Amino acid sequence: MSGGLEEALRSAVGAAHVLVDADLRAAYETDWTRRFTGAARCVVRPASTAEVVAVVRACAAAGVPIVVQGGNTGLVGAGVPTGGEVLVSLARLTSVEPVDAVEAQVTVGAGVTLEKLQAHARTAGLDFGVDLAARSSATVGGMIATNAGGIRVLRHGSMRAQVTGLEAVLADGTVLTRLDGLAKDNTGYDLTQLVAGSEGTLAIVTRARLRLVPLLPERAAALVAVAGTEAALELLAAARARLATLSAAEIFYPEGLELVRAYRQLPAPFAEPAGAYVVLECAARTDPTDDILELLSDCAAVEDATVASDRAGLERLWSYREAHTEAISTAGIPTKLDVCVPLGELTALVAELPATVASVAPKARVITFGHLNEGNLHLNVLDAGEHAEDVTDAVLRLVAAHRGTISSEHGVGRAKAPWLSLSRTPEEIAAMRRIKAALDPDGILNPGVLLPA
Ligand code: 2HG
Ligand code: ZN
Repeated sequence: MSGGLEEALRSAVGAAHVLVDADLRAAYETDWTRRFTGAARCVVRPASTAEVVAVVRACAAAGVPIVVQGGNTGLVGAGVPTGGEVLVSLARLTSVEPVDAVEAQVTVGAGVTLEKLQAHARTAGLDFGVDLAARSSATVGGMIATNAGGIRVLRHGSMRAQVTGLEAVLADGTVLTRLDGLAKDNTGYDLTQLVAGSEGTLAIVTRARLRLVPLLPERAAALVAVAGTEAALELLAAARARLATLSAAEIFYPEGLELVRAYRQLPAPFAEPAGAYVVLECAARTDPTDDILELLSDCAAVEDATVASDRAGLERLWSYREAHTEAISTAGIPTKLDVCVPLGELTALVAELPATVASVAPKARVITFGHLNEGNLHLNVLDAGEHAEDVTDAVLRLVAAHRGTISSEHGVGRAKAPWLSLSRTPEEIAAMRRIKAALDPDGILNPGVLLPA
């Protein structure tokens, strides 16, 4: 590392928070999936917005690119280096302000984990609208950068919908601050929403003003066995029409169930195997169990079902769905594809997947699960071997042919950047490049992420 830059970084954040040794850097350099890895020039851990500014200015002056990292739970390789970048970890930006109960909003630092944010909101009788399985590590900044989704999008929308304002540092060290959280504010370009979902390519999020939602302490969930995707959609339609308190509708298939059962040593949920499994959850101020039971008894698509409303039962029931990512990761290093198609295309997509994958990687197996309500499937391909890229190409083309998107909620990152043109027109990509060039003319923020090189 060049002495000048190292010295500037040390004076910016303190010597203890510039990690140069390979063994200290290692935990930051490989992503959660183990697919993406690279050596950083160093890891820098600022503890305030002023320190982030000093780090960005030092890197800009030295012409050294930056990779931004939150909880390192990203799944598209956007938060790990490719080689030679300064990795800026935001994990120490953990400020938490008191909840504003009248506005139902709170301001927190980018490094606050989702779990901490949820606990903080709940002490004020409120809740946070986004929830996902990586809640103990995923951070607010990373979730905003990727516009994370998760299991409650059905009720509250994705991360973008929760963000009322941001503080963010541009590539030249300029700080944009909009943290008043005004409910209505039509004063020009919405820079907050431009930065949200930009995957660290336009600015580094340091703090966020977030909307909170009512705390709904009574929950009831059903794990439902159905014949297949078409029947799952029939159940979804009935749930959407009848359950005003519906808060989640998820799907998985027998292959995923088997992996999860082996990984967590769980019993078979039903006496007979099914073609697909749906998790429905309702949340309300009063116990919604009866609403779910009534729906289940009336809907012809239901082959079997188990319902839970106590804490232990809910946890056990949800583990069949939520343990998928970890169970798959234990079985190998998956090629992760996170796609979304119109619900009318879902059955055909699921049916066509095996042959599409087999045509390029005969030994590969696809584990499919995801957020049924949005038509957002997580296609995890194991044992693709040297054909991983061919599988990605074939599946993303299939998704595009079904009018879908190549990234639903994980982002484009480095993993999908070469395929961006399957989901965006040349005109859109050119406009995105012009925005990038205006805000980061030297291309120092997350180069290679989102926009193809
Ligand atoms: C989920 O919905 C996450 O559980 C992870 O988005 C999905 O591991 C995956 O592919
Ligand atoms: Zn997901």
